[in-house]
Amino acid sequence: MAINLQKGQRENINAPKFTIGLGWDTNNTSTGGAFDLDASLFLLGENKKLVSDNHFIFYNNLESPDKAVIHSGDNLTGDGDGDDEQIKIDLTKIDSAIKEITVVVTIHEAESRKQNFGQVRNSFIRIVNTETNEEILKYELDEDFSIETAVEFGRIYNRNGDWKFEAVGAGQREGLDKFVSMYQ
Ligand SMILES: [Ca+2]
Ligand SMILES: [Ca+2]
Repeated sequence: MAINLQKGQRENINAPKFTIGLGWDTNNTSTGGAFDLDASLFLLGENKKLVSDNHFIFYNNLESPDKAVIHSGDNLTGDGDGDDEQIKIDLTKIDSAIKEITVVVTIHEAESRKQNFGQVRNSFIRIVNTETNEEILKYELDEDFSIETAVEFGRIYNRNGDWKFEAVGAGQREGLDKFVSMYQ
């Protein structure tokens, strides 16, 4: 059974291989453009900054240098069931310089398209055990972040060799560039 985390709650990630899944429905209204949600990861070192520019995993950089993180690619509309974008993480392969992984969801061109999560039906982000397909936790974005255009979903961090997940759930009316400037 999936756990719906409260903000700030911490969970152990007992699965070394897990998948971040982002899903949403297509825009069926006659107004406005397509909904293009983006899942991105920032792989951070001890100093809470990107280990390098190649450690920002997003639609234009789909693999980390150590191949521990692989993004399925950019979905522009949300067409189809289940996860529309996935990022697979294998903690057994991850570079030891990486101490923290921040997971962010943004709406592409939200400002010019006048969009927010409240308009995007059935939008969610979740963590699934890659090997068993068991859902570890999930956020419903359209209910929890109706007026926002960006959500810091959570951070996966290494504490004394164990990987833990902290649900951050911080919504912002910002774009992806804001996070890039924060972590670069
Ligand atoms: Ca996308
Ligand atoms: Ca979909």
